[in-house]
Amino acid sequence: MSSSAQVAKAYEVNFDGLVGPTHNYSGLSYGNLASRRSGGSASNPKAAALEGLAKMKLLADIGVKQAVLPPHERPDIAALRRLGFSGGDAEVLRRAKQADPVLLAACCSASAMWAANAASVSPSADAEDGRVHFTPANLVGELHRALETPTTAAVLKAVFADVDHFVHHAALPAAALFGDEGAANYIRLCPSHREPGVELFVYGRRALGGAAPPARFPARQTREACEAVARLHRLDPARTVFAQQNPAAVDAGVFHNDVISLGNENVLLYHAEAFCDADRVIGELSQRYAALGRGELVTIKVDAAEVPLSEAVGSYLFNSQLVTLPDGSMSLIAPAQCRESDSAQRFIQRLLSQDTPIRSVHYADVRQSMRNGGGPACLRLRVVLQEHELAKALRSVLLTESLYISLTQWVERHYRDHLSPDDLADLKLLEEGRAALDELTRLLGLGPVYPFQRS
Ligand code: SUG
Repeated sequence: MSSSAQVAKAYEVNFDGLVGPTHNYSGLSYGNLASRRSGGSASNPKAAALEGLAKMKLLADIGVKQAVLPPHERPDIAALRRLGFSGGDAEVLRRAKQADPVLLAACCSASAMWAANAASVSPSADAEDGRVHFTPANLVGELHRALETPTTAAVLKAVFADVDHFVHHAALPAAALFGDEGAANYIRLCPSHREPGVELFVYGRRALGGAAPPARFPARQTREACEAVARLHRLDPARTVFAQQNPAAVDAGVFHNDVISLGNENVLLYHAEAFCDADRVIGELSQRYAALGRGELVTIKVDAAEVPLSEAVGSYLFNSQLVTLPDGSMSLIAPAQCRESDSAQRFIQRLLSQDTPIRSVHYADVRQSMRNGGGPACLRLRVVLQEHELAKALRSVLLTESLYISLTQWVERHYRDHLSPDDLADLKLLEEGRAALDELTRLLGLGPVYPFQRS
């Protein structure tokens, strides 16, 4: 056994976004095929939240550290007021619905549940100053997502309050040049979570110059944003790689890189059509990884002949979570839809029969989220923490058996099981949401993170 056995441990803690009471299908995300397809249909917020909690429980049960991020206050009345809708809350909702139902829907989205987009996070082992760095994503590509940034920043500061260990940067300027979608476009490769690693930043376009962007759908993340985050997080350029997403993949519905590649510790799994100049990207990653002096990077390539791009997008195979279990092996947490896809099934069977660290698969049923283009990996933000850093974080957001039970009961008490686009302007929905979130901040020990709690 290596000398690392004596060294303090580090954990990858998965912070899942709890689905909010306004979870709905408004078809808001252009380039996200599932979101557009589901637009206008009724949702079931209660089922969605329970599915998310069941996934968190699954991860906790197999020995992965699991934590909870709260939903945001929606409808975002303050945003509607900023857009010129005035009067009391009921009046604001009524006027917005009348003038522009799409705007109202954007201000009602529960999209903060896709915590992979909440922020970029670099562990202390990678940062020059030995602290954990957080940059909330500005999500400027879509209004409903851009509204998330202030609450995300407040929540992260509440959970990681200790300034000696945690650094919170402001979100990048809210301009197209710095379009930033957080950790969904980021993969960290390392011999073990405790050790320094190589950070891969994937962007869809270079705003100033660069190769051709996608033709059909927007590329939400820019190279300029990736570079700014790498600078802010004080990463070592020798251990940082930037790669452009293949524009054809974006045009096929791959709006974030985590829909087409994933990694954990020393394993990178990617679709052959994920990156521009994929051989160069993989070569550079392998070389930089090897320079860590702790073995070779394991790369697993999936060709289009094995899993066509359309099937990768349809099944969300690459939006699986890849996690390290307490015995050191890895497990793939795949969306339940992969069970129904022949090519995804064949690939998973090949993967399990090969000599790689991946030894098991679990299927997570997050159907309600999937209908909006959010699979298991979208729902969580990974935060790698050394043992002493974990001790400094807010422990009350960690999922224990009793917190799981309390949250399940809380959802049962407060959530509707049917929500149609017409319900979004209902003042009662706003009031139910505030009552629920007020109680939630007490359950999670978070303090007043919402605007309605501070006014
Ligand atoms: O930003 N869907 C989200 C899905 C985010 C998935 N995240 C990752 N791949 N990491 C998005 O497109 C749909 C909302 C609606 O249509 O109602 C939405 O925002």
